[in-house]
Amino acid sequence: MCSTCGCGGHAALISGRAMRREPRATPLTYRPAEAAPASAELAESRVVEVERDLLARNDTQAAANRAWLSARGIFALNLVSSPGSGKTTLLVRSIEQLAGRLPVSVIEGDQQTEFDAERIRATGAPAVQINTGRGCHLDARMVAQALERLAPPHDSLLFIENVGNLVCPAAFDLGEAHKVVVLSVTEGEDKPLKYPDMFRAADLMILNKCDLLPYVEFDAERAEAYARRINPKLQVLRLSATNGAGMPDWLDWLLAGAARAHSAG
Ligand SMILES: Nc1nc2c(ncn2[C@@H]2O[C@H](COP(=O)(O)OP(=O)(O)OP(=O)(O)O)[C@@H](O)[C@H]2O)c(=O)[nH]1
Ligand SMILES: [Mg+2]
Repeated sequence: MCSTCGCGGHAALISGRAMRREPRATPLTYRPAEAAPASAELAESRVVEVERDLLARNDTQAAANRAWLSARGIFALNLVSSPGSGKTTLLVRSIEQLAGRLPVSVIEGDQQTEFDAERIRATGAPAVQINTGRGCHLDARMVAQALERLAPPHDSLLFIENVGNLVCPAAFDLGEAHKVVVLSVTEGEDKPLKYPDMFRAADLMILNKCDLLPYVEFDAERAEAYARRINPKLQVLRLSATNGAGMPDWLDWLLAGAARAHSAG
């Protein structure tokens, strides 16, 4: 977890209109009780203690989220990546292709703007936007509050699009069934080795923007090998969210996970 970017002590804004046609709800703001003074002023041992405490509290809330989701048969995925890898594009296309087969709801995380939630709502799916301000990741309490507002139906699919950041979101369990890391071919195949925590924490890697492979210097085999060096159990799917190549395998993976969540719920 990052101890220098101030990611533990900030206010978040959950600006949630779940549905496009609903009137704008009053934004919900809160300031985490664990907001720490500037880390530079703390002795190193105190910083470690605060971080451990913060993560322990997050884990407790994440366990409550997971129990809540599981009791309702909801299959929840936490999509993580660097900014611009194509998470929202992939979600929009997935929602369109799952129409009539599986209800989908979305929690969107960004530092600012409601752009991504608006893109999701344009498909007809409900979405709640969390703006983290200076924060660089979602935490379990933000997700719990967004879930109250979103009220996803039983036996549905929940996408949580995390803040674009390949570092801090790796440390925060949100109560999801799986973290899905999206790596796009414009980012360089070395990212799994440079940012190993995220690839270790994920169960599935989507290699996105494969339509651009003929035009960029990116060795997809090497990217997969690097990712599996970090996490030998990592599943990998190659796709293009814009031209749809590889989407059927991703949709099958989603439907199989949703069926498992349904039977367990
Ligand atoms: N060529 C190509 N472009 C893509 C693909 N997927 C997304 N893009 C483009 O990549 C850009 C960023 O896509 P987004 O879906 O906004 O990415 P994101 O990961 O949600 O971005 P943040 O939420 O800001 O982190 C857009 O211009 C998309 O059109 C793809 O498969 N191929
Ligand atoms: Mg996005």
